[in-house]
Amino acid sequence: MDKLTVIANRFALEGKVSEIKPLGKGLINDTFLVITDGPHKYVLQRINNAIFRDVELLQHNIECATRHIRKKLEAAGEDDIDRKVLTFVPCTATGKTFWTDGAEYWRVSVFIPDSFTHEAVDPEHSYYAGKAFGNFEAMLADIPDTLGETIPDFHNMELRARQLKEAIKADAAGRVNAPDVQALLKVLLPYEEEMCKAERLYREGKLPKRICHCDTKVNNMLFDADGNVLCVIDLDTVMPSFVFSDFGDFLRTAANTVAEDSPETHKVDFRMDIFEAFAKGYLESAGSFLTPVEKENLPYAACLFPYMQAVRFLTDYINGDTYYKIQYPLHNLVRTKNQAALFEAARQKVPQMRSFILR
Ligand code: GN1
Ligand code: MG
Repeated sequence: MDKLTVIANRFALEGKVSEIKPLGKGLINDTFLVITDGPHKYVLQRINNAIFRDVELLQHNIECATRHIRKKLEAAGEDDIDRKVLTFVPCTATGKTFWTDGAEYWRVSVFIPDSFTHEAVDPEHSYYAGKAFGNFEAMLADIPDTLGETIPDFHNMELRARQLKEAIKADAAGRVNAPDVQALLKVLLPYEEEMCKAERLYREGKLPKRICHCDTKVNNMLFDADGNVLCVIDLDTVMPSFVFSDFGDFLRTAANTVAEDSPETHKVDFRMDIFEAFAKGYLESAGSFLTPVEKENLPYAACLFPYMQAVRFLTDYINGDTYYKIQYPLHNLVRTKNQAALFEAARQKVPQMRSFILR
């Protein structure tokens, strides 16, 4: 039996494993589809515990969040609940929703059949995505459990800016003086203070933290064959954060005219049709609990996330590509250029975004 099958068999699966193959495009964990002769297929994931250092906490958050969402769906009388929230399978020996040999950490969830992820969406689907993410936050707003930060200060822009400066100082891979890197630093550094606005508002007591998804890339959403949103996946970063996280990160991936790693940076633009559709859906489902400060800063969130992602990709490039999976040596540099271009495009459109939100 190969290694993956041995690991899958440590979980309480129904049926016998017949095949295991790679799944998805995540940059952090390794994900596989497990095919069995039983009623379900499963998703097997090796959790990147260099990044998620506290796997107990990680799975605690995920179990609490999925349990709470399931309850809400039941209370609302929804049908097909197993397709609208993820189900994690316990390890047979420990009863926990992960298995570890002390070095590697693995988990299994039930694969939702006839579901699809998309790398791009049209305005109609953005509207549904907005509703879904707003609804996700609304459902978790009264969760009784305490969730921890699975990556402390994950979307803290002050921390991300500091990490970039530390990377520059250490210059571990000898890349800081490359002309491309210098050019990007010239574009990014002047906006640091402006982009750290959320942390200032938080310190002043004007901005709350709520339970957010914190990785609302387009491809972290499951759609059915008719294009309806089934549920939100990739729950590793469900934790207390600013709502800007969910609003901004979706648009970062969905409103970009090209993929986040496309080298055709001249084609990067921020799509207002996607923004408007997503904002409409989001405000419809999250509008009831958002404060005026949160609402008025949604255009800032749309700029913050390309900016933060550019800073994170560049930091990783300078560090010698230790965080994100790369497919070729300049991948993180290309990603940075792309996100910096998206940041500039979004900034141009802030006045339009503001007037749309006001309407
Ligand atoms: C990572 O795991 P994945 O690929 O969905 C990253 C996000 C970044 C994203 C950029 C834990 O998400 O924060 O926005 O890559 N997740 C983590 O594509 O760092
Ligand atoms: Mg993902």
